[in-house]
Amino acid sequence: MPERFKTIIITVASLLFVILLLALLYAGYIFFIKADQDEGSSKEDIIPRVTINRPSDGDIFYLSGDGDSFIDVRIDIEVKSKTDIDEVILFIDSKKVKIFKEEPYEYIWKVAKTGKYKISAKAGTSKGITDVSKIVEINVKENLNANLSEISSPTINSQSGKSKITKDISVFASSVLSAEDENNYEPANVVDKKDDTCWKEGVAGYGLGEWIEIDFKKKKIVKRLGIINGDNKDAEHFFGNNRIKRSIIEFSDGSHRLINLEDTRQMQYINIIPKSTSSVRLYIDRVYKGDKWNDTAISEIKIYGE
Ligand SMILES: [Ca+2]
Repeated sequence: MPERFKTIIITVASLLFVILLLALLYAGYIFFIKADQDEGSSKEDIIPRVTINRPSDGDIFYLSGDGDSFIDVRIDIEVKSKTDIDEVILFIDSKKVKIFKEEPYEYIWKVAKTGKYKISAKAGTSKGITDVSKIVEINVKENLNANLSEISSPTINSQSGKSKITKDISVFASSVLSAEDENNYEPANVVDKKDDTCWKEGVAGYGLGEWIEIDFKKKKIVKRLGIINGDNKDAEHFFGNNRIKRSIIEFSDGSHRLINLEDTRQMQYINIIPKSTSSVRLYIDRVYKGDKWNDTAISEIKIYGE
């Protein structure tokens, strides 16, 4: 009898123990689920937000091309967070480039090789919660001028103080404005490497349809034009005379391209689809009107290619 009683007690105690254990597990399960749900509701507040503000996706950079060829690319990272930021990591093509422990998250990146690069950043808070930015892809290209020779650059003899363009390059124009005082508007002024001398058309009106042609005799591959628009003697002459707004380019095989020019006194460069030609002719097609005179001018033309 006492033996049987003992067995009953052990069985009941075991059952109670199992029930207690199950109850504890259940309580723990409820507790963790609830805790997790609580955390879930405030997750938006504690996740940092990291963005690359600069450069922009798709930006193109050109290597400088003078001597050591490189470009400085400035990278700006912005992090928004309600909790303290522990660190921000900058990645370029998945490689850690810089670890920031404090603001500003700015980095000057020296790039020496052409190619496409993927920039991204990761921010982590003091609580160990992280966010990764969207990838910004940039394209670093060769400086076009650096690799191209200047086809239109003539040999200039400067004997007895007077410059004379030799026969390797010829410059023609459909018309020329007569010289006034000490100024002349000869076509060769566009290749004399002087920013303040120019060619001016010599017909009445805006000179639409008038042209200037640079002939380099041998066939070359033309890839780029450099142009100083207008009469760049000074601001008064620049804005006083017409500048070219749109030009039709004609090559030696008679084919054409249309180019738009900026209304600026700076040298402007226009890339053209590589073209085999022995001459480049620019027609005046549209102009920015001058506020004093009705003559259209162009100060320099550079032709780059191989
Ligand atoms: Ca000139």
